[in-house]
Amino acid sequence: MTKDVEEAAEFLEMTREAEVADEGRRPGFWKKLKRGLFMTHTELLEKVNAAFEGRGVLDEETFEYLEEVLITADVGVETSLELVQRVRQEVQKGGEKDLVRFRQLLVDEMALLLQDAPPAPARGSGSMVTLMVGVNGVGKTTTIAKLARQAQLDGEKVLLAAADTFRAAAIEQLEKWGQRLGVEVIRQNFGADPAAVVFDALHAARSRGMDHVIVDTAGRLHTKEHLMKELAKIRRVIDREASDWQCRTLLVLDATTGQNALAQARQFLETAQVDGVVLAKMDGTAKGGMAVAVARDLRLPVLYIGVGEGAEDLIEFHPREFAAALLG
Ligand SMILES: Nc1nc2c(ncn2[C@@H]2O[C@H](COP(=O)(O)OP(=O)(O)OP(=O)(O)O)[C@@H](O)[C@H]2O)c(=O)[nH]1
Ligand SMILES: [Mg+2]
Repeated sequence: MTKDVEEAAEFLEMTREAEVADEGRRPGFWKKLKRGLFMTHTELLEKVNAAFEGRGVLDEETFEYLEEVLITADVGVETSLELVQRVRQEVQKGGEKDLVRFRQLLVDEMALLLQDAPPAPARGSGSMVTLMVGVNGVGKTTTIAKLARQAQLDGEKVLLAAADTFRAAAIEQLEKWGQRLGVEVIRQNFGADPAAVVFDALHAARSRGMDHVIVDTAGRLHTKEHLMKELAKIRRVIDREASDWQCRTLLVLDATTGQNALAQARQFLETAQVDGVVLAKMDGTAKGGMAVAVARDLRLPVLYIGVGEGAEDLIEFHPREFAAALLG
């Protein structure tokens, strides 16, 4: 074996060992991650392999094809070009000939790009409010159920606020999740002021010694301005009523909509402060490269990815593991 091939084999072995060791700490993590990235992984790898095997050499044509492949996976045009340029430079330095070693290079460079976004706000020791925002249908309510489940598993006392009072069945949908998970849901009637629901929820949470309040919001109102005003009002209530709590706003994006989701995110960022992104429905798409575009183009950290419709189908996002599962 040449040195490169030995190194590549060692890398794969280490990855496998890390997965096995991880199983005790985070049961099912890798299985879920791979399930979530299955479509993107299959499509990317097939094409990367085809680019390499069809030619047997890493020449300029292979690199150009690779750029196309990454763009198709919604990595974003500029980021795809940059990623390939980095790999190109590494290859020129080291003369990589082996496919496994080449893929390892891609994983390394992608992980570096993913780490480029500002870090996620660290979880402090006190109580926390999580405000979930995003346009309609992206997966906000389902993600709230998943976060509540995760909070329960972490031993936190969690409470949900049904502040989507705009869509007819939204309150009932959240209540159903609450019943299923054994989590209390604070609600008012359909059409009520969402900020008033949040106010109630924060007071209930204080008197019951809750660790975490998660707020569901409407994805659609009469106009965009109306929606943004309402979110700002909710945020003001939180700042006033829970000034000693940690507060984060998470933007949920539907990964299956690719570049569209990025355009939506840019609109949200114009008016609302966002601390991090959840990429929902990653299991249903080959557009997993979006995570890179979120980090690079939106400069937002991806905190979680949704990999199914169940309460436990959410995993924390880690750049290195994501890149390894995507391309490794
Ligand atoms: N496969 C898959 N489906 C998901 C995921 N997350 C959400 N969904 C589904 O997407 C659909 C919409 O999810 P909701 O959570 O209701 O979305 P929402 O953003 O709250 O929608 P509105 O309240 O209408 O704004 C539901 O059918 C969910 O089961 C995911 O990670 N994977
Ligand atoms: Mg909803």
